[in-house]
Amino acid sequence: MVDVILGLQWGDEGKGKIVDYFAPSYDLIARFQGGPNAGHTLYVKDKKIVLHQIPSGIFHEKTMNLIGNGVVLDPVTLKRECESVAGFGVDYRKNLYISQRAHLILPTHRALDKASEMSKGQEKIGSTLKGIGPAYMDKTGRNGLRVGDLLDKSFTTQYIKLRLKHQKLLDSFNFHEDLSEWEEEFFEALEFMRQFKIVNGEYFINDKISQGKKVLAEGAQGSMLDVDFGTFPFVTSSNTISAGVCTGLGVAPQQIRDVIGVSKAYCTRVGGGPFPTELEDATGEELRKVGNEFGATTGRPRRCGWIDGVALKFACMINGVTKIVMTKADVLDAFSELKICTAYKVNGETTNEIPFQMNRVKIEPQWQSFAGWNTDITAVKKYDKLPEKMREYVQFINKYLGVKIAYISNGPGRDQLIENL
Ligand code: 2SA
Ligand code: MG
Repeated sequence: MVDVILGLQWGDEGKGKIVDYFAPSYDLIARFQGGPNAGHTLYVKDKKIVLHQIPSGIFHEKTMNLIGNGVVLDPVTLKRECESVAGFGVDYRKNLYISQRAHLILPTHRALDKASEMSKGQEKIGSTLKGIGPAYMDKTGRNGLRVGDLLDKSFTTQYIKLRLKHQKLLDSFNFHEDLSEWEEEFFEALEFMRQFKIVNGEYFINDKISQGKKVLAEGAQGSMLDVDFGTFPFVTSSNTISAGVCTGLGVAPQQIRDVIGVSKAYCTRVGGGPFPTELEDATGEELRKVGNEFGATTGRPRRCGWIDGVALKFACMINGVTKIVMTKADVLDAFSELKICTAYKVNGETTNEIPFQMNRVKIEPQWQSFAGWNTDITAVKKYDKLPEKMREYVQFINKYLGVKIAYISNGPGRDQLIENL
């Protein structure tokens, strides 16, 4: 049995906290896509830590963690992260497993990411510059190196071959940066990686499933950043949706039980690309300030706006969402009026569908307004004790989406999660 937690918006929905909350009920937490572009923020003993490569179950002593084949792995980031979790007394060697089929991010992938973004000028994707796109390109282009290759004698030869290929590409971009420091760190990190349990991820996970173990697949980024169904080309390079769990871990669709979709009580996006409900005014600024909306990986200010119902409904459909978690609901305490976009007007016509090329058409959100509750909800423990106006807001979304908001997060703490099952 596999449950999935994934983002329904453009990432940063607060998945890290939610995975951490549910982790004790699972035996294995598995990342199935993305790489160090993810930034999952957790609070351990009141101290903040941001995980990029390691699954969010690492702080639970009894939970196994798997980096699946669908992930692109940056050894340097992994090493740094291991060192930082070790600072919390975690023995990462014990509970961390890595699929031998996961692709490696090389220093030249990072350089290529940068070169590609620079070449795009105004139209850049706003990538995290972690080498994600180029690493996935080498996977689908059948050139990439995988974690399992590390154990092969020919690794260095293969590495040099690929590096040369990349160098030619970098030359064509007219990109010249000294990579020797990165490379040195990279090789150190590869040595470091040898201490891990490098496994046949697909057998590993299916064995666990047949032993009756409970698996939680941890999504990164969000559904609207999915390479197939997101706001292409302003997307990431992996399948962030529930289907990605099957390809990114090697589990069959029948094994998937709950798909828990995480959405903020409002909406944010980092990087370029369409964002119909974005507020480029004082309200947007206020959301950023109150919600502390800055990228966990890059520190970039996030674009802010109201909930986009059209996009959320689309994400529920594509993912087969069975339960919703609404995060950062307390951020809305400060607002006297709230809005939800319930339809788009595209070229004068009202629609409930996501247009093919969102960036080439003018989208006017159709709003439904709600009175704010203007009450501090951070100490509330029971759904019934939430202000009535907030419950109205929640119930409207439940009805609009046809999927229930089963949990509401009202603060960063582990104990700030209200059930409404
Ligand atoms: P990439 O680096 O190739 O995956 O970038 C492509 C697009 O995907 C977006 N993207 C993200 N959006 C939100 N959160 C992400 N993770 C970090 C976080 C981001 C950060 O959790 O805060 O710290 O800035 C994430 N990762 C990728 C990216 O902005 C591009 O639009
Ligand atoms: Mg994030």
